[in-house]
Amino acid sequence: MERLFATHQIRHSQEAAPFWNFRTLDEGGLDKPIRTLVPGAWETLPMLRSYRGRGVYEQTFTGGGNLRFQFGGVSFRAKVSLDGQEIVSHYGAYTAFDAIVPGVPEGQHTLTVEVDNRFGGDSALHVVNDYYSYGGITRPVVLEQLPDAYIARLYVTPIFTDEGWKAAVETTVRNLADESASYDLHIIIDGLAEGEVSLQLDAKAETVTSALIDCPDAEFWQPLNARLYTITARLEKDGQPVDDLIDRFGFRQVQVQGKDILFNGEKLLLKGFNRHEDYGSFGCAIPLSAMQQDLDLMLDLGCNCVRTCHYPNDPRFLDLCDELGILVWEESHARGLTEEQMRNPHFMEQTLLCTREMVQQHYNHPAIFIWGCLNECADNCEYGADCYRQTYQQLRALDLSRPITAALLERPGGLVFGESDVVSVNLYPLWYHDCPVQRQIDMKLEEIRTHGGDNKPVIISEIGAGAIYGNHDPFGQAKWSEERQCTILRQQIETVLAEPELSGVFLWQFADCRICDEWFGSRPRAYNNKGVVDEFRRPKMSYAVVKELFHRE
Ligand code: ADA
Repeated sequence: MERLFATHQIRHSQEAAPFWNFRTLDEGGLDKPIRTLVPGAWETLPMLRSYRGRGVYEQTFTGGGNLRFQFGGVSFRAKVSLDGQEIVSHYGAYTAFDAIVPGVPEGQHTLTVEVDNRFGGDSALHVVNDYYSYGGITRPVVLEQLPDAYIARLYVTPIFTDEGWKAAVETTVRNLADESASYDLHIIIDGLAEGEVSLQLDAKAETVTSALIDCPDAEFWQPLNARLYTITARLEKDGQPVDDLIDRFGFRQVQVQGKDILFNGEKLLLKGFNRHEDYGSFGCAIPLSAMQQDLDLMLDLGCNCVRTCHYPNDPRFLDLCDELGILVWEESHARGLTEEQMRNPHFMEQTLLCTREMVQQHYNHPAIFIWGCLNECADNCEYGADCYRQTYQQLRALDLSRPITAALLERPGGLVFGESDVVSVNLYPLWYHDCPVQRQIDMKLEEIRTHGGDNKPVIISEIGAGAIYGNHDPFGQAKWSEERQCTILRQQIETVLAEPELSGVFLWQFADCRICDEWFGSRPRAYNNKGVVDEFRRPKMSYAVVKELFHRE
């Protein structure tokens, strides 16, 4: 299932058959072709545990007409062909892309996807890193049959006014036909409001329409008390429905006021985790039930938020957060890139692509309360600072309804504290630095104040310590012991939550995650071991510490 609700009642849309023929093209791959399940990461096959190379997925299907192929995520380069003819290519594992092929003759066709997860100079964001860049078709694939005109996009922005809630709705309709034509567009917000507009669609063009719809009876979407509404856009021709697009959204408002982040007018205190999309037995292609379990654990721990470090997440995870009322910091892809890496000629183009796709694809999720980008990149040099500015500018151009931020590295010298709405910093006192927690926070706050970030909200976007599951030190001192992780996390959380200057914390991290093999020297087990649960979600001793402290008022 691509989402947690039906996105169409009228359009013919169905998920691709789960089994695909699969073969590899490079050294270290398979001896012979196999059948494999999609979505999935090929590293979950025992013989491809560390395969970096190309894999080819193929399946036949019967159909015809205007076909749309939607890929939720392919990690991390994709080249898609229909009957041997390339129809689309895409870079980046964490956002969806599609191909529309009009006028396909009825019959049997072959869909081929060549996937490549090798690092290389053409890839500026997927590089050797402190998480694993998996290979495969890792999110659902959907096949659709489109009418001549279809609804391509639907954005809803809730706006709180003196007269109550309104919904600003922007719909894009695309006409694939060679002639212009008249259509009617209906917008229905479940139980609240309806609207209708007549459209004259030009041949082979997109038409964007906007409407501001009164929703005086709308209920608030609140953290941990989520009220979701369904919005349907339905396209009709001569009174007959021809296409639809269904999404969900919520009425809520995020504001930045001085040093506070206000959610529906109330000051937010964030208590949550960083979570990689990674699971011991599934890699990055996590089944729905395991996503739900992660959120159940987070709720049990007392969290009200999660950060999708360091890339956009599977929309089903965001759907679950929408349902449960868990706030999401979603960020575009990039982690720890140096100035040299940011100078890769593809860096800015790939960053802006991922950022644009993230905002456009996830715009309607009420749970997303802030956009992030460029985790721990080179914000301390003019070149890097300019990359931050360009990315912020793009985020603002795409969405003015949410604040923006970036998790900045703890070293001094940052040049962009003044450029985002919220300042966020990653700090590791008592783990990487033998410095009392309060002192490191005071020093950082002082630097932020005096370098452009005065009077802005500040979030601790990462703080934490490592422990290997089952590794014990009765004296509580040894690095990597569960006991020491408890001691450090206790001091970190108590200090951060008691600091009135801060808007909260995202602990590093929820679960242990696999890292690139090349990093094995600095990461025992080739995992980042700072989870409070391990990669199979077995709780470490620190789980109880976080639970106690997050549940304290
Ligand atoms: C950084 C980084 C994380 C992770 C963490 C760590 O803050 O943003 O991705 O690498 O450090 O574990 O050291």
